[in-house]
Amino acid sequence: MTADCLFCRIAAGEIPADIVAEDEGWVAFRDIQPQAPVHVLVIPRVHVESAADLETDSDLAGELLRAASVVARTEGLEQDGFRIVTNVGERAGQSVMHLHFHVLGGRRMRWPPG
Ligand code: DGP
Repeated sequence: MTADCLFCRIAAGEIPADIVAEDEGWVAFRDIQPQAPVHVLVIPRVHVESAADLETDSDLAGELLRAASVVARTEGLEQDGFRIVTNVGERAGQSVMHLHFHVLGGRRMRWPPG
């Protein structure tokens, strides 16, 4: 855990969040600024800065993607479709430097993203 990391503190239970699912290695909770009717963040409990660091950890990559798809199913998004996205670096829109996958659904998605 990194003491000054917001998502580490959410994973540790120090900062409250609307948790929808969790497991040994990850936590899923609702985004505080939802961009869709369903907007859940899936984060690893260990501090990893971004998906750029997954190059050396395919187990964690797989576990988090599996978690994202479990969340999508339990949130009822399977039929209508959903989006899993992760921003890497400030220029790509990453504002919290702890790896997170956004799971978005409940509305039609546009492409390309802004
Ligand atoms: P990104 O911009 O890709 O780094 O996404 C970070 C997301 O985290 C953003 O959609 C808003 C969300 N967020 C920021 N602070 C909090 C918080 O304290 N609680 C929750 N639940 N979500 C947060």
